[in-house]
Amino acid sequence: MHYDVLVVGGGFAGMYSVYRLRNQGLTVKCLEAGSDVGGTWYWNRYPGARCDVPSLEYSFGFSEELQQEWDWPEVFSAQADILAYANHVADRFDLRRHIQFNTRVTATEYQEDGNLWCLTTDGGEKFTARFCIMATGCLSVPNKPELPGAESFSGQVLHTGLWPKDTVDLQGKRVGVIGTGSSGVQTIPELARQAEHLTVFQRTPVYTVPANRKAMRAAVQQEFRENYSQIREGQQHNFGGTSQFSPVKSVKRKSPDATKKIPANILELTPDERNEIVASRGLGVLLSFRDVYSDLEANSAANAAYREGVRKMIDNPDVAEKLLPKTYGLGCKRQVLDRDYYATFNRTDVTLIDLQHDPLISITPTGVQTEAGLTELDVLVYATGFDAMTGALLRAGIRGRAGLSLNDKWRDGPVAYMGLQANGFPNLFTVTGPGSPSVLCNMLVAIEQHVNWIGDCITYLDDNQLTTIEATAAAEVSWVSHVNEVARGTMFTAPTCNSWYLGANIEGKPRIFMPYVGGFPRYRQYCEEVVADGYKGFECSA
Ligand code: NA7
Repeated sequence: MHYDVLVVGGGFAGMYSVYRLRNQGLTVKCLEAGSDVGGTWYWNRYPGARCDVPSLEYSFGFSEELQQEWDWPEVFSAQADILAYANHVADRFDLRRHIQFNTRVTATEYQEDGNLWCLTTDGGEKFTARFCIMATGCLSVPNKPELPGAESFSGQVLHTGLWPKDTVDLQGKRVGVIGTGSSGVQTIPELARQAEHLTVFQRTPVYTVPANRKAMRAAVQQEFRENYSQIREGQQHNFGGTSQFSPVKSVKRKSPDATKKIPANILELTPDERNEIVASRGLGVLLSFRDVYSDLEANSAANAAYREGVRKMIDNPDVAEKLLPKTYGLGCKRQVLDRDYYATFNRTDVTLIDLQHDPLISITPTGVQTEAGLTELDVLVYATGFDAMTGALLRAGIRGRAGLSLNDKWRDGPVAYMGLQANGFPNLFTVTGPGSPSVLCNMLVAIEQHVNWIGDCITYLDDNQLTTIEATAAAEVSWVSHVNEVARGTMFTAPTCNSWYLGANIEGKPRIFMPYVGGFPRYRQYCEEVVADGYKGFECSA
């Protein structure tokens, strides 16, 4: 079956690719491994899963009707509400007829002869197209560490990133969870409410601050709707792709204490003052100081105030000490937001095992054996994250010119131009690929910008009777060095920092900072300049 464009992945990036390219008159086929749309929000159904970007902004801006008609029940939506939105988008724009579900792409090969991409699926089907768009997501390949004896466990095994569609009944069960990143922190309070007993196996303590848990007020939603053009424009000029729009008509007045000014920099406060501010305003206040992310002394002052704040929230001082992050600072990893995380450790039916002091020896048929003893479990939950940014691309069997494998090309880390294309792989695009702002930006904004760029690029080629576009080797090398240069000296790349942004969560993965940290507006401007300069850094040919 032949198309103009093949799209791999039916999450938000794939859905918008289908919509945009179909509307410009191209034939499009999308192949999706899951049984329905939604990507991240389809797979991550674990109790407590929620987005950390406000929904009125974490939503598509391409259709005025869509943004006017959709009701969000909460300011920061839960997974089920975002998945319902994805389904609505698919129905409203009749996208499903272009998507083949339950289909995993196993080979993505460039045929130099016909200048075509040929995709093979796990069902043995073959599809060809002039262009191929990898809309495979940044956090779509779950990481399940190989723990000794893992296969022997006789209870139920779950992964937060592959949570079953059917309700998982945890009542009366002894549940263990490995991992305390965003997924672990979100699900631990929920699992504790459901299980008979929860044991948390923590390798590295986390910095987490309370999430905004407001229900959506009709007046606020209405004010957003009235100002969407300004909001969408604001996103284009904001570092992280959110407009920072604050409703003026419908906000309640804040209490005088909440509006009392705090200094811009944490170093303007004494240690006692820092602790007092955290006690009165909560841990989240630490994120509002300007110097915390740019100055190591300020960062360590904030880290100390954070730890002091946590100590006050935990009844048992031994448990508190285990929960305190000490080996890295705020801003190294993606900021985690929680609902009742620390309070959960005050429950009598929750146990924390600190794997740094009580190492995991093995998984046994009945539970988890650590140095100190066996924890018997009925259910073991892996909240162990993802092979981020490159994981899905490296599992799609991508081969370009002369059979060059992407896996070989990226053996020492991803090398791509603008996170959009790699030399040796003509007419193959990546949406929010490594080297673009991607996960450091509101993903929906990053996705729309990339897909629009790709759509415009195909129009340019077709209008100019060009058949091929390929990033040059020189352009991608210089882009990668720019991406590294911008990341140097930030908290993200501090020597003590081990994050999935750096690939440090996967054994053997090259340690390279993968997203572009220069901000969405600067990145978008580069993309626009490249086009204005006749696709500078790309070679276009007939
Ligand atoms: P993360 O943030 O990568 O967290 C994974 C957690 O799992 C983290 O606490 C890890 O500890 C832990 N982990 C991983 N492997 C092991 C082993 N072998 N033993 C014990 N503990 C382990 O993934 P999330 O799913 O929580 O979040 C990913 C992103 O998704 C998030 O940032 C949001 O953007 C959405 P470690 O820190 O490596 O010691």
